[in-house]
Amino acid sequence: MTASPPLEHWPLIIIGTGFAGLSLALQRMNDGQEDFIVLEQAQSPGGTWRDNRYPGCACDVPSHLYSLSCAPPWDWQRKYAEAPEIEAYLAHLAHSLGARIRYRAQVRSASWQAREQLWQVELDDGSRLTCRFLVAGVGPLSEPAWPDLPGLENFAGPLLHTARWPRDRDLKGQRVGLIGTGASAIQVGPALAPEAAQLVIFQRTAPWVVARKDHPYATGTRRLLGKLPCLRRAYRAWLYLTRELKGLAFLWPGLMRRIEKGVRRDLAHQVSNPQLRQKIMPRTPMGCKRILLSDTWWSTLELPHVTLETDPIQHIEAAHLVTETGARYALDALVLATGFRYQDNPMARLFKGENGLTLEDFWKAQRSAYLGMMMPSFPNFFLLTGPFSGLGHNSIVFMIECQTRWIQSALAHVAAQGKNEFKVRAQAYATFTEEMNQRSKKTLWMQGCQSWYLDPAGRNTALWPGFSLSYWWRTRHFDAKDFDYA
Ligand code: N01
Repeated sequence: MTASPPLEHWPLIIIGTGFAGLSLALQRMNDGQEDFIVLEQAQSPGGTWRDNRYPGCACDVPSHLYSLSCAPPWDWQRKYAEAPEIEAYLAHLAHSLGARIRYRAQVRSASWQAREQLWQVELDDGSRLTCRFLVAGVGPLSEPAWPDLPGLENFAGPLLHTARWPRDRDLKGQRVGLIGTGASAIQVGPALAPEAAQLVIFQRTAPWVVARKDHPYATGTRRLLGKLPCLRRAYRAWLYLTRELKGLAFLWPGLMRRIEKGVRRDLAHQVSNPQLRQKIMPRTPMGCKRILLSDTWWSTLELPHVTLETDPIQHIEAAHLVTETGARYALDALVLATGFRYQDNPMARLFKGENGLTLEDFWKAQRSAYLGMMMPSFPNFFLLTGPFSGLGHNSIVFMIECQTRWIQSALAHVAAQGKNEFKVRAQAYATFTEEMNQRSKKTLWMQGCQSWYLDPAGRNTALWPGFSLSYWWRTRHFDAKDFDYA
């Protein structure tokens, strides 16, 4: 009889090479701890910035703020970086981790082994690894949401989801339909319009759009930012604080209403066609969904070969899209900018905590995580950018860095106690969830919009209901009394 090979064991396994996974890996390297491996399902790093490659894809947070403070500086080319530059930045960071990243290592399941006090991680190729601590940086917006539209499967032309755009797909000279008017749509629409023969945009809800004021950095500015770390830090702090101040409007609806008036005025000035103006004037309170940034959305909608259709879609045929009032649009290609499966992200099925309980089952009553990271029944397991740790008004990278620092102090505390296992107490988790629920009720996100922030019961489970600074304050220390140890 041949003995089965010993399982490969690591003190820490990190899953994912997006901003979250790389942030923790680099933070740990900087702290002189090289006891981990990073598993990446694809053959290159980058997470969402590798997968979202639709034309026009860019970041709506300024680059100098949308980068890791624990990593070497990057010579950003413009105020709002485009996706390829962000992907190159992440690839550069990943390169510095060398063989610590294992590519084409797709996690099939990860289950807690109570007796051994270990996580067992199984990969798609059948190999298995174990680790004491497991961190999932798998991204909350990773799984595309396909709309449930009658006949969608009958469409004969290319069906392209923004989150799974094929390389080098050219829609030149084609009649293109675009479903959705969210953050992805307002980027892909203006990028497709110049090359499409016709572009029909199907809008269900008119979004709030404000000017982005994007521009390339002058060579002199880049040189100065590269040479003067204090200037770079001051610039980053200024970008951070101006965004943080915008958070005031989310807490004081009176302030948001004043901003609303300004946007309505801009819209009336910039859009000359009164019928179009009527269609794009938002009817939901500003801020109850993500406020979108664009310098080109409204002007794209005014182009003669672009149509904004607001009639609901009735069904889709092989070469047509038909609306409820009977309008038939002949289309060669259909672009779905319909977002992500946040509330029912299938990744929750991968993780099995105590007694084989999956995260999906654990979240049946409500998606939540203590400080956006930990759940009872899931010892030694951390989620990055988990429930209640998203942001609507500032950089998610700031939240990620708060989380990675907190994880580092948690791991240091457990090691100092000489323990193998720790988990958040059910009471601490319940108190945190209740606090989030109460604070969310006062936010704009729960004032009548449908969005991926809300669960089927209409509760915010995605965003941190406060200033990001208050999240930093809460995560600056590890609160040992909220945990059980073994
Ligand atoms: O997705 P969304 P997204 N029939 O869910 C419409 C991040 N992000 O990919 O508004 C017709 O916001 C839907 O209509 P409605 C960012 O966090 C960041 O645009 O629900 N329409 C909506 O218009 C963002 O919040 C960047 O009525 C249907 C659209 O599709 C998140 O990703 C860039 C439909 C979906 O909008 C998601 O943004 C891009 C149907 N059946 C994205 N189903 C940055 O710059 C859906 N829609 C950092």
